[in-house]
Amino acid sequence: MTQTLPSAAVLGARAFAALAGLNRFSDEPGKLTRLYLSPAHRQAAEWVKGAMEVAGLTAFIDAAGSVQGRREGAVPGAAAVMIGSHIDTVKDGGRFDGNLGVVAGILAVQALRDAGVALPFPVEVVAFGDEENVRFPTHLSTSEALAGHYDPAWLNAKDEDGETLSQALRAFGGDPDGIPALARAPGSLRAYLELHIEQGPVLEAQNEAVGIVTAINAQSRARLRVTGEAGHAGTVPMALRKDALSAAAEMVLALEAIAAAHDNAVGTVGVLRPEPGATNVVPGAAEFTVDFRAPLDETLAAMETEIRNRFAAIASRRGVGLEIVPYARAAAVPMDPALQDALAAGIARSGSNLSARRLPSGAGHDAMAMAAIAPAAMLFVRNEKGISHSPLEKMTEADAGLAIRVLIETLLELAAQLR
Ligand code: HGY
Ligand code: MN
Ligand code: MN
Repeated sequence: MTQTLPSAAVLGARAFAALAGLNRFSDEPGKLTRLYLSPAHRQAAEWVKGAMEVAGLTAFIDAAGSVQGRREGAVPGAAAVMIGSHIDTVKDGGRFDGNLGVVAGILAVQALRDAGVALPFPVEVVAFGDEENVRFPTHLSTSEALAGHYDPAWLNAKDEDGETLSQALRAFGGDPDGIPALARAPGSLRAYLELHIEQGPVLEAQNEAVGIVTAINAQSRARLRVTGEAGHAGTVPMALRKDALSAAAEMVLALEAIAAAHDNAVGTVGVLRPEPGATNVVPGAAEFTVDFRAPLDETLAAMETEIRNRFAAIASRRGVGLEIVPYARAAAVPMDPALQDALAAGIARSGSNLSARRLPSGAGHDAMAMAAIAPAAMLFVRNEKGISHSPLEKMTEADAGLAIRVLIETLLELAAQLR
């Protein structure tokens, strides 16, 4: 007998209680910093595994450090519907980015189990571990592992302390040699769904609680090193300097101008480290990162050419060296139209007076990787002022509950399509 499904209010309360538990695990007291393969990531992964098991999923922590859970369906051998997101965070990040989507998947499975609903397909929930790519110069490595596109070179990538990903993975309890076997067989997934805060202002401005993602913007990242000449801050005449930090600063402003010149494009320098970093020493070197994005691949390519040309001209005029090491490049990824429509049907079935507004994603997500092996779609949830990658990241319990109810109804819609 099918009991009733929990209300959005109950689902929201459960989500916030679960997030309070999950977000106890941080590498920085007083902040939420949970980098890939850190001690806090291990604790969070174990917490998620336990939460999955309580919800009726069979769960394990995989070779790459993600947590995979699965609940079998009524039809043997049917392709699974996967619900995923990530539990790694940026430094001093928000409580909801990634974490909400994992908790939502667990709560959706739990609600259907408790209501006695047997879906005709297995449902999997995955908590990916390396979506932010903050610790190592990788790109969505743990979801790319499932997609079968893991770059073995990532294993030798080093963090700022010089530890390789491979060393950190073994210390975490993972298994670098076991990563290739994580690749999913083509056709083994019927759909990939991800619920995620919007991390932008559109839904709030439109007074919408949820939205359906149409596409995820193209993005590119690189590490750069400018090499000049260190010198005495008091004696080297300005005209004779090869100040690496001043050159890097000019490049930072050049990136800003290039991004501003292209519609809906963005460009960011989030890390800038002068060397040796002493008040009275002209910086002999400077390392920094660039992150730039655009809705269209061709726009990103044009930006990349402009960046290289402008940076080279600055380096030449200032007589400094410049090394650019790209480490992440992702083409724009359209979301599956039929799965977008299933989310719209899930919104309609949820009985709420929500509209199925559609919008692009400026932020990257694991859905970019998973779209290579399954139809992928994302449900965005409003978050206050769109603030994210910040401890000020906020959302309401009510919106979280509405979104999880939509996710449940979308699973029921997919099941109805099979009848
Ligand atoms: O940077 C991003 O777009 C994502 O939040 N990792
Ligand atoms: Mn995220
Ligand atoms: Mn993020």
